[in-house]
This record gives sequence, structure tokens and C-alpha cells, in this order.
Amino acid sequence: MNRYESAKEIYAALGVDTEKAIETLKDVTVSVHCWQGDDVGGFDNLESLSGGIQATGNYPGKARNPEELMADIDKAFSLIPGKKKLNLHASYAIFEEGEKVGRDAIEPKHFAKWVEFAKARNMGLDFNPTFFSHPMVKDNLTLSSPDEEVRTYWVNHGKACVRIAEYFANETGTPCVLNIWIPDGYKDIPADRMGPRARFKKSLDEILSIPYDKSKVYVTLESKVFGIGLESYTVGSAEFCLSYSASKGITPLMDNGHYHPTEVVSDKIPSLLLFNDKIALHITRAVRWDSDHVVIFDDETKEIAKEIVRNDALDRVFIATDYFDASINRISAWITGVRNVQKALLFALLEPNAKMKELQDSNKTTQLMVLQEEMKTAPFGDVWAEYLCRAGVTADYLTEVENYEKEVLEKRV
Ligand code: RNT
Ligand code: ZN
Repeated sequence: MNRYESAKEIYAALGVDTEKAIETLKDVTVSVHCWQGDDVGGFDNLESLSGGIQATGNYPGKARNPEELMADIDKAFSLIPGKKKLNLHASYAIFEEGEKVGRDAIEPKHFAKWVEFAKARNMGLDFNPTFFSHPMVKDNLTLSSPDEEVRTYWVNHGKACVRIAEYFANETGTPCVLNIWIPDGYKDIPADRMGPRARFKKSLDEILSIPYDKSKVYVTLESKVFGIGLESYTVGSAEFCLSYSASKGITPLMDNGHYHPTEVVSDKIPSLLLFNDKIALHITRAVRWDSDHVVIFDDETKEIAKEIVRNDALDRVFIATDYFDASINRISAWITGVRNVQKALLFALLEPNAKMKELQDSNKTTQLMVLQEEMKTAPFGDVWAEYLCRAGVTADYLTEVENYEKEVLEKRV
């Protein structure tokens, strides 16, 4: 008997159907962030990364232009199983030679090459306005700025992005998630906490006032607790973003690096699912701060996946990745992180969820603990290997990545 057949029997004895789990995972889409490929650099200007976020490391071979980034995405995607979408930032606009366009004036045509790329690969696109790494970010403020010129500039950027998101949806035939995150905040204790939030609210109202098809563009709003250099106050706090989303019928987005260190997003998922048709996630790994380390197969990633799966919410959660490690091979980082999100989902799909709920509800906590521990050593790896094999991707991606590094990345000097 091969290892998968044996694993299938072991899981069956625990009341779990491995075939069903594999089939379910095949249909789950993960929106993969483009910005792992170039340390959140983008192509629209030469500004360095700002906004309280940081990519650290200087591993050679970073993508320097759209062609290189697209080639790297192709390489990474060829080694990631399952359905994928590509998640772009506005800063990845592709201009003609010598063309200069402000972020307040970008148009669908500046993303035509990305649309062509996505269409040829039969995948959808998600989008993000880029409210950072730009000279019009003044005093670390964008949509909450007291300077009307600055605020209006970024409102116009937001509106331009809504139009581009709708273009993505129309062209690819797949709805586009448009995620709004602003870095706005203060390093030190503010004198006015409400004013910036009132301006942020007004700006969002203005952006969302333009007509767009809500069945094609899902606007999400991402909260945050603090950024580097913006430690004392963040305009787009959790309470602000949840309340704003609820009041406007848009979708809240939780990034698991954006909370206090002992808070976990897994616990927030069921609460939000009770009050929202859809929710969105940025899956990342925070090490001591919102460090955006590569996602690994750790407890919280598993717990997040469990909350999606056991609440039957795979079609209600927009799952996206958001991490950027510049200290290791970037292609490997992409593959490792996205595969780990998928692994966590498969792990959750291989739990006897109904049985566990029953044990909880009948207060059989001893039995529940024993079963939970038992599941940790079930032959998960054999089912994962089978999944990879059926998806036609190799388990050993490192060799492929190392070859690509030698043949392509090392020549980028
Ligand atoms: C920053 C947010 C945001 C960014 C990306 C690049 O803390 O997590 O989502 O990481 O938009
Ligand atoms: Zn994020």
C-alpha cells in the first residue's frame, strides 16, 4: 500500500474523508501578493519604501522591472499548487518610456500589461491603492491629512483605483478585491485623535461615492495598530475600520500582523463572520512586531484556517498573503508562504470538525483534548504530498528555485 492509501485509511478511521479534503482545497483561491518579488518597490517612482513598513535584507536577484517581476511570478506560480489570483499595488503601474503620471491620474491603460498577463494565465487580479512611498505623503498623512491639497490628491488616487479595479474585473471576468490601507499616524502622542479619523471617514466617503459595480469590485478596509515611526497613534484603527465597513456595507480586512502581540486573528474570524457576508484576510507572520516574515506552518496559521473551514466559510473569506522577506531567495519565500497557507487549509479540512464540536457541546473536554492532540500526529504529510502530486507540482521546489537562481537571478547585476 502506498503512503497516501495508508493515510487515507488512518483518517477514515478518525471519520475524515481525505478525498473530499483534497477536492475542496483544489477550488480555494489564494490571492498572492506581487510585492514579495521586489521588496514592495513598485515601478512608478524611485522613492524608497515608507509608511511604517519595512522589508529587510539584501538578497541578490531582486526583480527590477515588470518583465523580471512577471518572470519571477511565473516561476513561483509554477511551483504553487491550486488556484491563484495576483494581487497588485497601484505602484506597479507600467508607464511608457518617459511617461510621467501622478497617482491621482492613473488609468486602466497603465495596467493593460498586467491584464494581458493575468488573462493569458486564466487568473483574476486584486488591487490596492498605494498610499505610501510617494512625495505627496506629507508628514506621514494621506487621506487623513489636514492639508486639503494632500487629502484631495489621495482621494483622487482612491477613485482612480476603483476604476482600475472595475476594469480588472471586467477584463478577467473575476471580481476584484480592492483593499484600502493607509499608513497615516503619529510617532508621538497626538493632541487630536478624532480630527484625523473624521477626515479619513470623509475621504473614504468621497472615494466610494463614485459609481462602481458592487458585484465586481469588493472594497475592503484594512486596519492597523501601529507602524514603525508611527507608534503612538494610527488613524485606521481596528475600531475605526470595522465600524466604517459595517456602516458602508464594505468588507473588513484583518492582517494578522496588525494587532497587539497576544491578540489573535483566528479568534476574531467567527465574530466577523456573524456580522459580515464576506471578510478578507492578509495572512502574514509577525515576529515581535508587524515584521511580515514568510508564512510558516505554525499554530496561528493553522488556527486561522480552522476558523475558515469549520465555519464553512471558504466562499466568504477573501484569502490573501502579505509578507516580504528580502533576506532569502524571494521566489522561495513566495512559494513557502503560499504553500503554507494551503497546507493550513488542508490540515483544517482533515479534522473531524463535526465530532469535535459535538465533544465541546457535550462538555467532553477530556475526550476533546485527546482527539485534538491525536490529530496533530495524523499522517498529514502524506495527504499533502498526494495533493501536490495531483496538482502536478513538485514537492522539492528548492532544487527548481536554486536552478532559477543560477540561471536567471544571478545574472541580474
Ligand atoms: C501594511 C499593510 C499593507 C501592506 C501592503 C503592501 O502594514 O499590511 O497591507 O503590507 O499593502
Ligand atoms: Zn496587510
